[in-house]
Amino acid sequence: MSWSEIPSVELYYAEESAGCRAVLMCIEELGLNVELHKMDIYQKFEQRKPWFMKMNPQHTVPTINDEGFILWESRAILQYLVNKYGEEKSYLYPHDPQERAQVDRILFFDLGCLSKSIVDFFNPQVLAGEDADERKGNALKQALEYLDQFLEESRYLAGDKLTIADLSVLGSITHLESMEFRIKSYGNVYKWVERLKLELPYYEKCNSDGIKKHRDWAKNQRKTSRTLK
Ligand SMILES: N[C@@H](CCC(=O)N[C@@H](CS)C(=O)NCC(=O)O)C(=O)O
Repeated sequence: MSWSEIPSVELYYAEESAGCRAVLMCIEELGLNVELHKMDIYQKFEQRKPWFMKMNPQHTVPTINDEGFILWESRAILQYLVNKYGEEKSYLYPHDPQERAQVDRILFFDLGCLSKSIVDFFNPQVLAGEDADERKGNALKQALEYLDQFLEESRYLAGDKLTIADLSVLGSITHLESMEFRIKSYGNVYKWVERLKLELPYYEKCNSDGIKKHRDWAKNQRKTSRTLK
């Protein structure tokens, strides 16, 4: 079956969301035919509308609808898309149990450690106008140090080929970029990011606008939260 014959997957997304950008990169990597539904999650709160909540009661993006099969959680979506549509690009989520386990390890590290530490550090500042919390800042730095160590040994996060682990973590790193958090002192991470920016022909298309929009939103939100305090 050629891609054009494959019924299109629907993706509900917001450019501002790091997880959505990881899914967008995966879609590009797979060359998948996708019907995009851009959501306004910050002003119109479209994710809270009954039609969306009926589909995803957790009201989060990214969410996909693959002919009635609804799925959310960006990393689960990455796994699903490659499992279902990535036959020719199975290196993205390898079949070999040990290789796949290494990809899963990084995805869980991203969910439970890296992206969590980013959200824990920045959200109180952006949403509630709080001062930066040193302990949370240290947790983020620790996560980046781990990431730096992982990249000591291999070209990509789970070996010598690009996998969905790279796309997921790259998404999280773009969140840092939108918060103007510098990563240059994490040399391996910095080099890996700069290399991926050049290697992935869809990097700009999937990330640039979203990073800028998130940066502008966060700046504005910070100001508002500080004023309201
Ligand atoms: N772990 C989830 C996080 C999803 C998430 O929290 N998405 C945010 C945008 S970054 C969202 O949809 N927020 C709207 C809301 O919770 O109402 C994933 O990776 O998909």
